[in-house]
Amino acid sequence: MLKLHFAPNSRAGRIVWLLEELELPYELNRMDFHPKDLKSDEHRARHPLGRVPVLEDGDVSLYESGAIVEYILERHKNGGLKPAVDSPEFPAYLQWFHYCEGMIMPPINTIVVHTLLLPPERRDETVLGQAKRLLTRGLEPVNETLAGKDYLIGDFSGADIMLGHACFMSNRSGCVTDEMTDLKGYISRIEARPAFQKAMAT
Ligand SMILES: N[C@@H](CCC(=O)N[C@@H](CS)C(=O)NCC(=O)O)C(=O)O
Repeated sequence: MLKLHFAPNSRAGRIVWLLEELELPYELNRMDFHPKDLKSDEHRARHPLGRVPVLEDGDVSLYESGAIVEYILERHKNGGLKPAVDSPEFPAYLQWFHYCEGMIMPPINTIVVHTLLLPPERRDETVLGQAKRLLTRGLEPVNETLAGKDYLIGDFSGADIMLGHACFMSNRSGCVTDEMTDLKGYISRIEARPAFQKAMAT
């Protein structure tokens, strides 16, 4: 049975969302998003940096959310929620899948650090402002690609699990502008999916 090491309000929600979309059985180790759990010796043995998500599958132990999504889609879903390698959608699938951790999550990380994680006296408004502007700029191509489409490559896919979740987080930090109407609609469609709702309530 797949075992997911999880903490709420984190990227680990992506993996719960995927498992729920695929209706795969799994066991959940729900930790607090707090150093007492994440930096414990027990969890550092699973992830050297003490982060989530971590997936265990028999002898396999894997961290890095994108790798976990790919692993589940390949080993447990025979390529489901993923276009065929020779399909016209495949290049865009790869691009948007990786745009998540490559372009959108770095400024989100900075925003989280300078609004939540650092003590107030160490938070820097200049750094925060730069990260918010960078995030909004990074979302503009996502808004553009969504014109006339329900999901990033048309049909719902693993790219939405990754980048859709990051767009939801971006919206919560106020970086999706009112002009980004296609992106706003996309986030609403994601929020309406029962598997996403279940993941966010986990
Ligand atoms: N690129 C990694 C990032 C993992 C990561 O930074 N996870 C965050 C939660 S969103 C975490 O565990 N942070 C706890 C900490 O840094 O102490 C992934 O996608 O899995």
